[in-house]
Amino acid sequence: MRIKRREFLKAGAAAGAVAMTSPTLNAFAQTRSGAGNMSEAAGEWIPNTCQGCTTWCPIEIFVQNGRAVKVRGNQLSKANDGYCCVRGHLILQQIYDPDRIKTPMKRTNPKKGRTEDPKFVPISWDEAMDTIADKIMELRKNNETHKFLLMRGRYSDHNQIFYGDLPKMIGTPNNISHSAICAEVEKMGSMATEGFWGYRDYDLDNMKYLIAWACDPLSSNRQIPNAIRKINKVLENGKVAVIDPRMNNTAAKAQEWMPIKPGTDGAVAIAMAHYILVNGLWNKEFCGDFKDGKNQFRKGRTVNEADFDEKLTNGLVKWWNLELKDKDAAWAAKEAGVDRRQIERIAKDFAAAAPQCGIWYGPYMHPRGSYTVMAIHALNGLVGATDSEGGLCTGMGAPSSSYPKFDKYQDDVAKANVGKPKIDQRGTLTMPAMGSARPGSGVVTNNVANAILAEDPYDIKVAIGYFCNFNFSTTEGARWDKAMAKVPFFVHCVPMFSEMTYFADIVLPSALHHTEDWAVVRSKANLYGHISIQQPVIERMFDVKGTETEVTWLLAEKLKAKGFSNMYDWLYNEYKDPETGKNPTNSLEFALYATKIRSKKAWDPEENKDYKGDKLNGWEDFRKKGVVNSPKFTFRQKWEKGFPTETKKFEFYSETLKKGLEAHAAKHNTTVDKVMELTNYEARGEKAFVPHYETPKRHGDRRQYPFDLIDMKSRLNREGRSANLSWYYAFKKCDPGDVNQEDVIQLNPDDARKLGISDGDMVRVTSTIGSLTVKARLWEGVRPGVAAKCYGQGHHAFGRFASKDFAKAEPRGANFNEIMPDDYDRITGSTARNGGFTGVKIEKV
Ligand SMILES: Nc1nc2c(c(=O)[nH]1)N[C@H]1C(S)=C(S)[C@@H](COP(=O)(O)OP(=O)(O)OC[C@H]3O[C@@H](n4cnc5c(=O)[nH]c(N)nc54)[C@H](O)[C@@H]3O)O[C@H]1N2
Ligand SMILES: Nc1nc2c(c(=O)[nH]1)N[C@H]1C(S)=C(S)[C@@H](COP(=O)(O)OP(=O)(O)OC[C@H]3O[C@@H](n4cnc5c(=O)[nH]c(N)nc54)[C@H](O)[C@@H]3O)O[C@H]1N2
Ligand code: SF4
Ligand SMILES: [Mo]
Repeated sequence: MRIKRREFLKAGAAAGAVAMTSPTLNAFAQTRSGAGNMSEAAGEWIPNTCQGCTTWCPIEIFVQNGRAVKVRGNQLSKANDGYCCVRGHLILQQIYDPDRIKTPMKRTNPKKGRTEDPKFVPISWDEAMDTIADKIMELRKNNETHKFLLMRGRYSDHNQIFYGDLPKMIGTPNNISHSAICAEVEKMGSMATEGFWGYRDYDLDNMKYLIAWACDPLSSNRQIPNAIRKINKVLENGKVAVIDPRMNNTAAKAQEWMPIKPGTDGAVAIAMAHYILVNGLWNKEFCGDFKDGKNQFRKGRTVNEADFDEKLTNGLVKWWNLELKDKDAAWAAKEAGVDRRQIERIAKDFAAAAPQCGIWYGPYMHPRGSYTVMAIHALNGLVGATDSEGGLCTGMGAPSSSYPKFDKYQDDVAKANVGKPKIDQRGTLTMPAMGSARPGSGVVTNNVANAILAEDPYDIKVAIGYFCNFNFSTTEGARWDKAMAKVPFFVHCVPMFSEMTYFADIVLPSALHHTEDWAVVRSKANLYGHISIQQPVIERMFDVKGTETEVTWLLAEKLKAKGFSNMYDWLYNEYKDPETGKNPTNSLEFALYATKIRSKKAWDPEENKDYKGDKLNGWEDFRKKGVVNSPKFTFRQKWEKGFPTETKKFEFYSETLKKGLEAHAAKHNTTVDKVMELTNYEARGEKAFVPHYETPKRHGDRRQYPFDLIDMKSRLNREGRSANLSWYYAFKKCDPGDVNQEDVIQLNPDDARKLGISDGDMVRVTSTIGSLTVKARLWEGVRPGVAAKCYGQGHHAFGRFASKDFAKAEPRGANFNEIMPDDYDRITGSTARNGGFTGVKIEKV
C-alpha cells in the first residue's frame, strides 16, 4: 500500500489514536499483573494449556464479553512462573482466524492431487459420521480392519482414547504418531546411557555452566518461558556456551558461540571427553578413579581396565580405548571447522563448574544422530551433572488417573487383526526403530508414505488423521501427496485447511485444543511436573467438535446403529461422571467425563490426601486453578538407587543399546555389523555400543552441492500452526537474522559475495531432489558454507495469509521439506532434517 506523505501523516495520527486501546497491540504487552490497559469491560481469567510447542504451558486466557482478548502464563504454574512465551499470544489470532473450517465437509471431486481442487461441500456431522462408520463396517465385514490407519500429530492425554484404544477396538495395529518427525533421536542420548527415553529437565537456578547444543532454549525446544526467565541467572553465576552453525537467540546472549560445521558435533563431544579425561577433570565420585590415584589417560595410550576402579558408570576405560584415546581437540577442530582452543576452553570451564553444569541438547535429527546425542549426553555423565543439583535430570511427573479399560469390549474381528505388522515397517531389518532401545518399539512416521505406496506390508483403505499435516511437515513431502492420493478414503480432523486436508474425503472441523475443548495434558519444566487443564473458555463460533473425545463418541454411536455396539458400550458403561456416577449421553458429556476421570487423582481430595505437591479440593477447584504442580525434583536418587539400564549404571559402554541391537540382528539372522552397514552407520564391532563420532552422512556431492542446509524453528512457530496468522509475518524479525513479512534463506556475506548475491536477491536453492526459489538474506550469524532456512512458510493450502494466492494454490515463501531427501536415523526411525544432511547449491536467479 503506497500512501502519499501527507496522507500518511493523517493516517498515522489516526492509527496512533487507535493504538492506545488497540487489542492487537495490547495482546503483546508483557504485563504480569493482569489486564493492563485493556478496556474497562469486566472480564475473567480462565485457565487453560497452550500447546504451541512441546512445553505445554499452563496458561490463562482473559475473556471479556465472551471474547478471548489476552493470554498469560497461569499464575500458579511453577513450570513458567506465570509467564508464557511470545507464541502463547498468537492463540488469539488462531481462534479468530477468518479461514477456520466452520462445518464438516465432503469432497466432490474424486480426483486427488496437489493441484486438484477437492470441491468440498458442507455436510452435517450426522452425514459425515455415518459415511465414516460405513467405511469401517465394510472393513469389518471383509475382515480387514488392519487396513484402517489412524495418524496423529499433537495430542492431549485423551489421545489414549482416540489414538490408543479406538484402533484396538476397530482392530488395527496402525496408530501412527508424528513422534519420529519430531524429536525421537534426542531421546536416544539419555536412553543408551542412562536408560531414560524422554526429555530432560534442567536446574537453571543453580547452574554455573550451560551448553546449549544444537538447540535454542530461548526460542524453541522445551521450556522457553523458564529458560528466558532463568538465563540471566546462569549468565551471572557462570557461563553459557552455544554450539550451533548459526547465531541463534541463546548464542546472542552467550559468552561462547561455537559456529560448528553441521553434522560434526560428535567430533567435538568426543574431543571434549578426551580433554576432560586427559586433564583429570572427570567426576571421581560418579565415575571412579585409577586404583593408584594416578591419571593414566594420555593421548594415544591404551588403558588397562583393571587399573580403574569404576563407581556409578559402566565402561569408561573401554570407551577411552575404543574411541577417545586418539581424538583430541586438534583433531576435532579440523573435523568441525572450529578453533581448537575454544573446544578446550569449553571443556575446561564446563568441567570446572561440574556438577553444576549441563548440556541442553536438541533432537539432532540426522541419519547418524543417535551416536551424536549419545556422545553429547555422555559428557553430562562424565562430569556427574546428570541427576545433580545445578545440573540436569529426568524431571518430575504429575498425578493422573487411569483411563477405563476397553479390553472386555474388544471383539474377535478386532483381536484377530491388531497383531498384524504395522504399516510403518518398524523392526524390519533396515529399520530397527528402537524406541526405548527395544527393536521395533519406535514409530517410523515418515516411512508410512513409502509403505502405503508400496502396499508393503499391505494396502491402506481407510485413514483418519488429526492435528497433523504430514504432506507439509515431512521431508520429501511429495511422497505423501502420492500416498494420500492412493488411500481410497481419508478423513482429516483439523480446524484449518492444510496441504494434507487437500486429500481428504471428509473434513471434520476441530474444536481448538486451547480454548474450545475438554482435556488435560501433563508436562514438566523448572524441576516441577504439572497436570494442566484444557477447557472451553469461549463459546464455539462454528460447528466444531473435539477430536479425541467427541469424534470417538459420535463414531461409536454410528457404529452401534449399524450393528457394532461394542465401542458404544465401552464408552457408555465405563466413562461415568466420577462425581455423579451418571453415564454420558452425548459427545460433550463424554468429553467432560473423560477429562474428570483422567484428572481425578489431581483434584479429588480423597485421592490426593497424601500427595506432596499441590492439593485441590474438587473438580470445580481444578477448573478454577487449572494446574496441579508436583513437588520439586529431588536429585541424586539414581546415584543412590541406580539407573534403569542393563547394568544399573550410567553406561559409557551401552549394554542397553547392545542388547537391543543384538536382539534386532538375531531376529533377522544376521550380525550387528551387518545391521550397522544396512542402516548407514560407520561403526563396526564394539564401537556400535559406545558414544563415538560418525562422519556426517550427506545427500549431494560437495563439489556440486557445496552448501550444508540447516533448518530451524522460528520463535513464532506454533509448531506448524502459525502460518495463517498475520502477526507471524509482522514480527518475524524477532528471530536473529530474519526479516518481517518475508521468507528468507540466510547466507554468510562472504559466501554471497563470491556468488554475486546481494541482500534481497532471489536465489534458486537446489538439492539432489529439487529446487526452490527464495529471497536471500545476508547475515554474519551463519557460518560460511551453511545456508540456514527457517521452517514454517511455503504453504499452498493453509489460508489467505499463508499463501500468495490461496485460490491458485500459490505458496508464500518456500517449504524446504520439499527439497530435503527422505532419510532416517534408523536406530530410532527418526526423519533426518538437522546436521546439514542436505547438500545444496545456490544460484542467483
Ligand atoms: N518456537 C518454537 N519452539 C518449539 C517448537 C516450535 O514449533 N516453535 N516446536 C516444539 C517441538 S515439536 C520440538 S520437537 C522442539 C524441537 O526443538 P529444537 O530441535 O531444539 O528446535 P529447532 O529450532 O528445530 O532446532 C534446531 C537447531 O539446531 C541447529 N542445528 C541444525 N543442524 C545442526 C548441527 O549440525 N549442529 C548443531 N550444533 N546445530 C545444528 C539449528 O540451527 C537450530 O538452532 O521444539 C519445540 N519448541
Ligand atoms: N523442515 C522441518 N520440518 C519439520 C520441523 C522442522 O523444524 N523443520 N519440525 C518437525 C516437528 S518437531 C514436528 S513436531 C512436526 C509437526 O508436524 P505435524 O505433526 O504435521 O503438525 P503441525 O504441522 O504442527 O500441525 C498440523 C495441523 O494441526 C491442525 N491443528 C491446529 N490446532 C488444532 C487443534 O486444536 N486440533 C486439531 N485436531 N488440529 C489442530 C492445523 O490445522 C495443522 O494443519 O513437524 C516437523 N517438521
Ligand atoms: S508456545 Fe510453548 S513455551 Fe510458548 S506459551 Fe505455548 S507452550 Fe509455552
Ligand atoms: Mo516436534
